Amino acid sequence: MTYTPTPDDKFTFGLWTVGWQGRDPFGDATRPALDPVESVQRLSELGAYGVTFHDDDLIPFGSDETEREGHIKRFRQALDATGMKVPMATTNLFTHPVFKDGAFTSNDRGVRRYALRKTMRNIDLAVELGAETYVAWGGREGAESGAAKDVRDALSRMKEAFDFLAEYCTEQGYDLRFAIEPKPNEPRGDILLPTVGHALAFIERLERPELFGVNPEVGHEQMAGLNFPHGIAQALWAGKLFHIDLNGQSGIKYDQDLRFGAGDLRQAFWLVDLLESAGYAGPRHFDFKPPRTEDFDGVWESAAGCMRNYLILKDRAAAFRADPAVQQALRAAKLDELATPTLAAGETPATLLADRSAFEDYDVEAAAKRGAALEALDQLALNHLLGATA
Ligand SMILES: [Mn+2]
Repeated sequence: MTYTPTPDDKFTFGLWTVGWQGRDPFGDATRPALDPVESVQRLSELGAYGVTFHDDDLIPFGSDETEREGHIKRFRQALDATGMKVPMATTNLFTHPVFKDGAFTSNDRGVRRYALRKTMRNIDLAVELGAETYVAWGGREGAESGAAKDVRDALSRMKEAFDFLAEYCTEQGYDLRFAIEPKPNEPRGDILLPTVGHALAFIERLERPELFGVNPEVGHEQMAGLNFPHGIAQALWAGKLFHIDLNGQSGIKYDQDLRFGAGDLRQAFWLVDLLESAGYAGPRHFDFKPPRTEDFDGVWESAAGCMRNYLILKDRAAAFRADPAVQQALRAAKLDELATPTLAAGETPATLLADRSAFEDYDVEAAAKRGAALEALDQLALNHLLGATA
């Protein structure tokens, strides 16, 4: 196995990932700005399928109309020359100081109206460039103190914004779906829609829920101490995994955005196993930050590592599933039984009450004594993950 990516693997990168200059709350930039055209070329050479962008990644904030057209033209030429795609785009509603108290949920109504206009403008560009998914990460939608945000009003304004944007896309005939990206905190003390579960519940309150799904990020769920593959499984179960942000995170701490595979490797293994076995067809999108210790050689090394690690884990997960010892262990652990409905076809409360084997004659002590055989199964997984199956 060479683990060399090709566009068929559908690996995509945000322009802001390799383009991150390494500025953090304690230190200045450690790398110069990267031309989006160079990012497209280098990522294409590394085997990526496409790139994604925030409006401001491509067109510096405050550009006039002529400058804007120039940036778009150069970017489009790079896409045409490399065959790179733009499956997703998003709006920067967090960098400019105007968004310090939020965008769609800012207490200031003028800021909310401006945020809608900024988003509509970039939706037009996203569709022009072929995007099918529009991600919404509300990084500034939140608060640091209790009275600062009436959360119920803020959720009403959030719903208003999404309902309006869905209406706009429908009216324009755009074939675009929205993917809401949850995050528990950072940059705000507490962010609205903090987890996949919160976002899924919110979506059902929207006027056109079918146009909305989630864009979960590995590190964001893990910052909340949650099991990322479980969150992804629930999103898949609900038909709502519209997009995904892959990266690495080591436990509950600041948003690390490590390259995919660096961080919680076991969760990364189960995540790839899930995405591949569930037939997830969307892009494998990396939203990571090459550490600020790196120069550009390190940046491209880091980007290549994201894709290589995904392919290694895909190979290991496939070998795990194909191993006869694993299949036997899965049966011993009754995974096939979990896939069988609890009730027989046509069964009613009356027939279950009449079934003495289900209760009166059920040997509850014997069932309690039986081991679940899960440790043997997990060790087989670890053997495959570590490449130690001999
Ligand atoms: Mn992150």
